[in-house]
Amino acid sequence: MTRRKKPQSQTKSQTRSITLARQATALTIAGSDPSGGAGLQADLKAFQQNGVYGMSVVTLLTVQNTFGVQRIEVMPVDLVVQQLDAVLSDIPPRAIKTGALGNPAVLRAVAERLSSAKQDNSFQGELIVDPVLISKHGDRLAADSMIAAYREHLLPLATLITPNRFEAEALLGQKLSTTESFCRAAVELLEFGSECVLIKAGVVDGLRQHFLADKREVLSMGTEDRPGNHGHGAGCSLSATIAARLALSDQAIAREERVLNAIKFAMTAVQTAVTLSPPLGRGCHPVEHRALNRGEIFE
Ligand code: PXL
Repeated sequence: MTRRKKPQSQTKSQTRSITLARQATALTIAGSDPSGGAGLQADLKAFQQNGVYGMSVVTLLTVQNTFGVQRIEVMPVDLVVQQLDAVLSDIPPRAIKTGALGNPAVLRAVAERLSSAKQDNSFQGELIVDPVLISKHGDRLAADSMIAAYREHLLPLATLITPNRFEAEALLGQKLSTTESFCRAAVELLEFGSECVLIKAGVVDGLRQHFLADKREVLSMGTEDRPGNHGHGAGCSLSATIAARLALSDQAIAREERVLNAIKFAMTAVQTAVTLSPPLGRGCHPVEHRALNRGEIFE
């Protein structure tokens, strides 16, 4: 006969964390990467890996693999809005992330729907906007007309925006190079109306750097650079992991603190995921999404 261990009674805090996790839902409004490294596929993996129920509204299809993007087809605006309505009217997300939106008409429609969902309280969670314009390798993922559309319609609704170096330059209309210029840029980007800005700057002054600005301060956060042909999907995975951690976060804690904790967790998780990039594909290897729960908790 095998002896079973007597189940331990749950403590109050265990009960609380289980309750929070069961309600933890996140939605990505993004484009598809059929090779599974970036886009909504990366986002859903990041949500799942962090124990968050993931949902996705598809905005566009790319044809791509680890060598790059070959074709982009944007969904009709009404199809995007219908998907969004179907989700928002049924399963309220605790966090929403936007990725590639394709064109200004889709962006405006998404912004309008999110704005009204905020007003009628059908969406009370956090909005993370990854203002996808240009990949970190310099591939164009949207036309120039998207720059003004982001500034006008979507950035003002966001808790956090996460541009990469090229996107920060495009949104501000200026070249960035030094640590000081990125710190200033992060503060200037706040003027478009989001509560926080995180610039994924890549290597600046010899260190892989992220710059975070909120109403209180600017922080530069450096991690060791890991050169090599890997890291496909790192940007999408970062903002999706932040969304997942915000979906899990306790609303009793101040928002700035929750955002900072989510960012620190996601940065360490993505660094691990890049280090462990599996040798898949003959181009830029994807990050190891299965490590996206391996962030550090600083709470
Ligand atoms: O990293 C930005 C990005 C977003 N969405 C899709 C992508 C990429 C980069 O390749 O393919 C679908």
